[in-house]
Amino acid sequence: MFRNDKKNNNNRDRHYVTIKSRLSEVYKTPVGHDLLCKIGIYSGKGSDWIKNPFVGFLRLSVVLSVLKGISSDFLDVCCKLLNNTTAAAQVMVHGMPDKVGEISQEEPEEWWREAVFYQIYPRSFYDSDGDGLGDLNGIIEKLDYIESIGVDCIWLCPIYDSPNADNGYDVRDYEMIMAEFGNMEIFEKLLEEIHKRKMRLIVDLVVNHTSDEHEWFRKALEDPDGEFGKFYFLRKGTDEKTPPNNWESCFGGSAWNYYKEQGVWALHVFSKKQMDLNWDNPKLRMKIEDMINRWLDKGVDGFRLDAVNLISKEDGLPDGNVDLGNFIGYRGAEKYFYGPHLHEYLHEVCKECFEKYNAFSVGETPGLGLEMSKLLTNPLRRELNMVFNFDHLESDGHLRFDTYKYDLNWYKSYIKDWTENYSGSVRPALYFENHDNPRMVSKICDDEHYRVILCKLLALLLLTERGTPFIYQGEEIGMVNKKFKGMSDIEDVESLGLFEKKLSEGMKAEEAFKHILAGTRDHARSPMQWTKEPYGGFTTGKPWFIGDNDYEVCNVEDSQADPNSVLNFYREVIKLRRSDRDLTYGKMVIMNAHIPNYFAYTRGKYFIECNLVDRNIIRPEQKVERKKRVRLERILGSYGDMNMVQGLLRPYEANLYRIVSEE
Ligand code: TEU
Repeated sequence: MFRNDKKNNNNRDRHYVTIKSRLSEVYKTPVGHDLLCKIGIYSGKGSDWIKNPFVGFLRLSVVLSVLKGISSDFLDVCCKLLNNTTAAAQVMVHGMPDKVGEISQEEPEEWWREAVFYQIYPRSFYDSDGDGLGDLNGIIEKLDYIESIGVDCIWLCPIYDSPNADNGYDVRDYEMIMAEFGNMEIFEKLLEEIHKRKMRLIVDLVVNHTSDEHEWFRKALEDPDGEFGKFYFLRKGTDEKTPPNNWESCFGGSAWNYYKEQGVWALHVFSKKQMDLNWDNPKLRMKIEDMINRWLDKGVDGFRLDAVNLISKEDGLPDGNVDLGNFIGYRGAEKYFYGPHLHEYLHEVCKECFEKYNAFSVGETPGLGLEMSKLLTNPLRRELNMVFNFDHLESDGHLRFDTYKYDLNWYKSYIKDWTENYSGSVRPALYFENHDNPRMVSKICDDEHYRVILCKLLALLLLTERGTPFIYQGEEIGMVNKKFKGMSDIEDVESLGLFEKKLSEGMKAEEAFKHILAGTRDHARSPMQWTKEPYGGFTTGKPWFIGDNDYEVCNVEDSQADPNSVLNFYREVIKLRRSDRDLTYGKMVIMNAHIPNYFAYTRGKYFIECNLVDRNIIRPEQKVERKKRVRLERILGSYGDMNMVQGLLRPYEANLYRIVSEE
């Protein structure tokens, strides 16, 4: 009702939100749309709640009167955010004020639309020299394996020199390789070997912040009023006990660190060793752009831009809203998660760097929704090629650290929204896993009996839905969450910070550990399981981080040999995907969407159907099956055997059929 209303869409630029606005009007602004969807998701009402005409008719002021504990200040903050960001988005439409979103033409053919990506977390991939840490030579040794999966492009998590407060996401030197991983010569060899195999390489670009050990930050501290002081957010504050504002780090505690000797506070949205860069400073932007271009000169094919939607902070760094902070877990995010100059800065980097080299860019954009994604990736706006959206990672009403069972029906509704409302505008970066999330299969069902079948179901979705798939190391062999026994097994800075926070809020240690166990990023960061040998053959030494003994039942070596393994299923589906463009560019049409626990769609001449739950469901007959001269020919499925049970889909059964005409 709202989204397809062309007239209203065109009026967006004249649209200002006040406390008297109706929710339906708020929903018409890109940020309003995404925020209302998120409120629906987190409160367990689903993203469609706002489409109810009665809800849409409510005024913001009425919402205020019914929501206990929400101050009027909170709604003022929301209105301001909506108006600022809507205006900011429109300023940067580069002379095309009406084209804020839709692009109606067919998707152009570009390598990254066709590619399957494979993400490597180098620290945990393969250790070639026995020091217990993965390294670049280790990746080179395993390139034939990666190529054998059938992937086209590798995304390498940070490999830059770093003190490793956040495993490389705290960069000390953008142009040096972390000594534990190798050196520039080995990096160049890796790149050459990847290109030799006709694959591509994108690297992580962490430019929202640097390490506090970066030369720029050290110089900034030496002379806070000098050139480098302006590269960061350094502030005097009132005194050494009172930070300049009330923002909190998403890893726990204040977002400000005090430097006694210099008498200044420095801003860090992440850990206190990750100092936020001041993108409002054109000199800083130029330095970053030059650095990016040097990597492009080296021949990398593009970048994954870390937390890139956080780079523009609101002028004056005003206090964050307390209610909102309580809602999302830390204060201040609304002042920078979609900041006033985000579009402008991304456009500049695109023009100065990516476009010059025809390089690919995918932004990691925590907190953003589909309308904002549409603005960031519309080719006419020349900002980013794709973004990683986060809305599917937890099902309705849950957060990552909750103990709960993920409902795949939620995922279905997310893909449905994307397919039906955004297929003409945003190309999804499809993923279930990365280094920041527990393993998806474990979130859905931890019954070992269904492990392989469920992993195959996820593989089929990932590789046949409309979008560009990203596989995370280990996902292709069906790795699951680790059986951590206590906090002494945990490594991750985020989990350690959160544990402390929970204790300080009065939670018992046992209870706090439960939270950590549900959501810790360490589940995905344990060493890759290559063989049955000790530590899964990851290292001949002692690994930097020990997961558990799962490698005895799940490893690359056994998976290669087993024709029914998850790995061989990935290979099979990717092979099919590569052989037929329908699975890349074909229209995706969802069928029988109203039937719960059942997810089915066509992609050109292919039909895919899945049972989303751990019990049998009735298989609805498809229209094509009633036509005389057309039949469905099953090509592959999550159950190795081809013995389908008539009229039923077994637990997590997922099949791909070719629609065959017999004329
Ligand atoms: O993550 C950004 C981010 O906001 C989250 O996904 C983050 O992992 C976490 O969930 C916050 O609660 C990126 C990287 O992917 C992550 O590994 C880094 O720790 C972070 O940026 C800082 O560089």
